[in-house]
Amino acid sequence: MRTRVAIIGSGPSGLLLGQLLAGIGVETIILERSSREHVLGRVRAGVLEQGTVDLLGEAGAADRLHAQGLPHEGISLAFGGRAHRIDMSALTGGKHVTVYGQTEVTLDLMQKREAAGLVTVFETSNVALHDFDGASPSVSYDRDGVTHRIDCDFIAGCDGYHGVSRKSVPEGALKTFERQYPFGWLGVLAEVPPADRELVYANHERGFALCSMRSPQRSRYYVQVPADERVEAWSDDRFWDELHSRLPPQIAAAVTTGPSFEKSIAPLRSFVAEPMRFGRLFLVGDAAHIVPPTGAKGLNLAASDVRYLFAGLREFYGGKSEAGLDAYSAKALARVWKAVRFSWWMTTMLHRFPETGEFGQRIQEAELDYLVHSKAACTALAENYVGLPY
Ligand code: RFL
Ligand code: PHB
Repeated sequence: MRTRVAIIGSGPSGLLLGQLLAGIGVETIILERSSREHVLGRVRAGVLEQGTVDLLGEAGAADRLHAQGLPHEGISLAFGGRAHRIDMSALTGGKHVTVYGQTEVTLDLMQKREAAGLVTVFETSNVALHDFDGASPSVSYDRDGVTHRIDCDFIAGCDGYHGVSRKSVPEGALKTFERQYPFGWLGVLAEVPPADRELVYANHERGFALCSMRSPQRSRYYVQVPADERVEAWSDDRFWDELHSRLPPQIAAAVTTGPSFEKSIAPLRSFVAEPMRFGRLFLVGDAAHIVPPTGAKGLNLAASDVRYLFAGLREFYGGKSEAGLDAYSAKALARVWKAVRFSWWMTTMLHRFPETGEFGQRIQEAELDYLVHSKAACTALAENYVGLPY
């Protein structure tokens, strides 16, 4: 088989890149390790920057997003028994974010791809990347006991943190930066109306909590738990009690409880691999970087990588030049590091760190108190949250 761009991974970055390239007539094949159902069943991000929404529109996959996505013009920070709203829109000249589940983004992109008759091979194993340091790269994989090979012009490694693409880069060619946090997020989805009309990020001495949503009828809540916590230790009752105890009384009183239909724990880490290009292999999204979810940046960074890579490939296939491809890694990393910094800062300010004790808690409260009363500090938060310019 032959294609222009072999894409590893059918998460949001692989699907979005595939859809944008289809729009300019560049053929792709996507190889995915999991089944279609598994990919669509993963519950993850919920907050889209305007630039991400625009790019999904450019890919022709934003009709349902425009109809069902919830525009949010502010968030609240809760601490010391009170919630403080930050009017992000007023502070950024009218910008907002859109609340729309990653599961829905993935479904919209997958349906577009299928309607166009484009190839995605699910349930592949032993995906291997070959000769990407030369002009004729290829990818091999196994399916149903048969080994297949795809020759291509380029390989896009969109296969997430645990994928094969980054691991295929020769040792020594890659510099990695990593920070593990001593906690994770226990997340719950429930068919109940949200506690507030916007998101509430809460700092509490018992630990961080977040009130989010997927729709006016569906809530997404998170609480900070120790890194080694087991999800089986958390009944719904225990979860709702803990959430209540970490929220200001007014917000806690507005939480509607109900049976959860999804419950999982995600570890928190910051990770960056540099550079993001090796010859004809490009790393995209979580394959190259991970941020803790506190800044709501992971999916948005994946989309901004896709934006830069797509621009480079469009220039290349338009017969113009390789300048955009040559600039990909530096451009993407400049934006990545700003989001890594923002996500680390939000995480540090809002979570309970076992080692910093009561001193750390007081410092956080002082920072939060300064933040919510300083227009300059609120503006800095708002600019980063709604998304920095490309
Ligand atoms: P994905 O989504 O991990 O997709 C990678 C795909 O590659 C496949 N794969 C392979 N395929 C073939 N061969 C192999 N060897 C393969 N290895 C892996 C996988 O099966 C998978 O289908 O990466 P992508 O596309 O780069 O997308 C990144 C986003 O998923 C991620 O950054 C966000 O979910 C992060 N995130 C958030 N981001 C936001 O922008 N806003 C948020 O509000 C937000 N909240 C979150 C989050 C992530 C969370 N978790 C669970 C980590 C909340 C949580 C709880
Ligand atoms: C979510 O709704 O899943 C969500 C929202 C905001 C975050 C992280 C996750 O910062």
